[in-house]
Amino acid sequence: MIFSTRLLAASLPVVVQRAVACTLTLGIVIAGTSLPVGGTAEAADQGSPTINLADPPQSLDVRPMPVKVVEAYPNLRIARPIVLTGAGDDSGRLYIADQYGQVFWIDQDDTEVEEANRVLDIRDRVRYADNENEEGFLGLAFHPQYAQNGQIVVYYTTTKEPHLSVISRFTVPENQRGPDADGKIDPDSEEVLLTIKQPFWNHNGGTVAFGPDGYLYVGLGDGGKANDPLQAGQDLSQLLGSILRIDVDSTQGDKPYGIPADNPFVDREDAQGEIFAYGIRNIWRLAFDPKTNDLWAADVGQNEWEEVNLIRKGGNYGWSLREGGNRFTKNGNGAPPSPELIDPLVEYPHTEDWGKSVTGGAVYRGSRTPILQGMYLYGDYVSGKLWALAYDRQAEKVTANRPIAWQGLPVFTFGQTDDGEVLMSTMMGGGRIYRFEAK
Ligand SMILES: [Ca+2]
Ligand SMILES: [Ca+2]
Repeated sequence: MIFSTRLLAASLPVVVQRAVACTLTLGIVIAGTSLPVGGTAEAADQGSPTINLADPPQSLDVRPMPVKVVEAYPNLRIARPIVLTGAGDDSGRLYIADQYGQVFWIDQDDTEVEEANRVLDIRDRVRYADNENEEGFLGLAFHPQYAQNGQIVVYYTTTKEPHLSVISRFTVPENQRGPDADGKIDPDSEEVLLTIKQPFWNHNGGTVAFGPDGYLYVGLGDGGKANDPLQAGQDLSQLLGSILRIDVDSTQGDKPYGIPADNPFVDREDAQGEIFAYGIRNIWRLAFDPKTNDLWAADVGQNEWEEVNLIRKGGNYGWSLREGGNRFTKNGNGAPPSPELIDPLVEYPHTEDWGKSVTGGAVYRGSRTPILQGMYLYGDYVSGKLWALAYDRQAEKVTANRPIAWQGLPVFTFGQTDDGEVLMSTMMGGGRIYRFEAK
């Protein structure tokens, strides 16, 4: 996520000259000629399986999606609505967290709602600043047994010391649980599970999500700045640059959590056992497909490419040897494609037609809009573009990446209700939440 106006300003002078949609015009294919951004962005390296969406194969369905984006709660405004999630408790509540440190819920079906129920306010513990806006309250996840144990996990930047990420558990007291109770989260119940020193204010990742295995997954970034200065991406001795997987239901030694015995690097002396996958630059939103359990993650690129990945246990996602399906050479020679470095399913270039900071979404499993069934919805924070991606799991192939037209506001985050509807938010216009509907 490029929330930084500084970074944006740095990118603005680049004039994008992308004149021809590569595969459509009278059989004229102008591949790789159109991307003079930041040097030599060319199609994915030969041998890379990654689809460059700006130069797609003929077989890829890129027709606009007959879907519109509508405000889900037109009377509701929540400033910087950064997490949208159900609680997995059949309550029909949609929880919304803001980046300042508040958590609210609404009845997901109450489209007329004007005011949300605030159930947690830890703004005094959360550091957020507009000029360092990749910090703040970034993640919220409900324990799989939330209905029984009242536990939630949050990810935020603390006020206690500079650039320190905190992953904590909070608990809803027993008398606040259940469909008729207010669901207040006890602010004094905080148990810090993990802190992560962040050298810089950006690239904090920030998604927390419980997997189908009951473990907590944490999407991190490489620490920040540019060119992976700590070389965190390929260094298994650092937590940064990884997706973590921990067990919040047990403890281990002096850790207030356990490390699952089947984590991929538990037996390596030089590795942190929490790491589930690595080679990550800055995951801005990962999500499990509630039906297939696939783990989808969008990794924000640096100079040229944004990418969408399917995450596998122990996988190395390339950063900072690779950016998208390409060699990354800003701090060395990078690396060619190889079986050891998992290139993304798709990549798109830093052009006006595409965007500059991917916002990962979720796989649609709702009932309101059948045409979206099974598609991964995602977008771009800078360009405001939205897409619906189809993936054939048998063939292990992306078969469609279809644009969804809308007004193009910054795509801040995605979320999902317990019945599988996908929501999306922008921090513009006071903070608004959208859903998807067939045209
Ligand atoms: Ca950071
Ligand atoms: Ca990658």
